[in-house]
Amino acid sequence: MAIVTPTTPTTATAVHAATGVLSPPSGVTRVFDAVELERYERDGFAIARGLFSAAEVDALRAHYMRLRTEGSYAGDFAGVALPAAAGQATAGAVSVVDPKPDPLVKYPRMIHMHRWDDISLRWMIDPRIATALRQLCGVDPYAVQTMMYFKPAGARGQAMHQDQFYLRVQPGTCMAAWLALDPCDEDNGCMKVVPGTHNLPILCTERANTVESFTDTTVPIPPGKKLVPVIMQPGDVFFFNGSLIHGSGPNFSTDRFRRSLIGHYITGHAEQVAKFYHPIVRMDGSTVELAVSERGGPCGRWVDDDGEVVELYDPAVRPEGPEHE
Ligand SMILES: O=C(O)CCC(=O)C(=O)O
Repeated sequence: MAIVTPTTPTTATAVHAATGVLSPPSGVTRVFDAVELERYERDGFAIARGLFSAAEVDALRAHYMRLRTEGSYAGDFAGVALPAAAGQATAGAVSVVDPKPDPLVKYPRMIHMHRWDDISLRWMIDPRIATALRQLCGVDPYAVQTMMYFKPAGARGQAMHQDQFYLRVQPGTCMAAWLALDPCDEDNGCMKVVPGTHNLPILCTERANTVESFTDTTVPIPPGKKLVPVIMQPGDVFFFNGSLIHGSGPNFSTDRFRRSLIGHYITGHAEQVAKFYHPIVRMDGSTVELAVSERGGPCGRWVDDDGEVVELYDPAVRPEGPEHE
């Protein structure tokens, strides 16, 4: 399969070259009402139900399935190796479980498609997403990343994490827009979040359980906090703060994908973001120069209501400052 190296710079011209997959209504001035905005302040996330139409979702799903079957692309990620006992026979082993092919090998996650695919670029800066983000963070956002998760039946999920661990946006934090392209529930590995954790600093990571997660780092759920599933229908967009602890479990179903298209954004008053996220795109498709953030500060400490440190972790994993997982 050909590796397509992203070389096309993101420009307003490229935006106009995209085909008619998306049809944003003109003059979108509001996505969220006051209740949803309050919920975002309190919990760190908000859901825009049916923000994209069924026809748009069908076209996007078909587009990415076609891209996926046509080739490989720079940045494709099938995940860290499955532990041997969970998925593969090990050479020389006396007794092993039946080898199980990892479904993500056939359907690896795509990244930064907006750098070479007009439809992805156009989706990333869609006016509906721009309006929603402006309502949530109060200023115009900049766009820095796209990702496409296929998550076929049997695929691993992604251990709990904070996006800001990877993006290192300063000042402020990042935000995500997560579009469901399939019905998402606990059976096929919907998103899960820990409401109210968006005000925490970057927490230090621990090793994840790679039988269940295709990434190998995680953060523990803070004491007293609860993990909640985010049940979504195709066309719904889940917006969340980049410091919110979130992730997803495996796709336990036998025959259902859980496809999602994701954009990552930073607020317009940010001055720097990690190198992996440059070039940075304004919501009109033009690019903007920002500084590159250093690897990041010290790991966060959790404190209880009295200010006592609850737990402190060693920075053990990826000390070099990783790309987003
Ligand atoms: O879609 C998933 O399962 C995880 C996505 C995620 O964690 C992210 O976009 O940061």
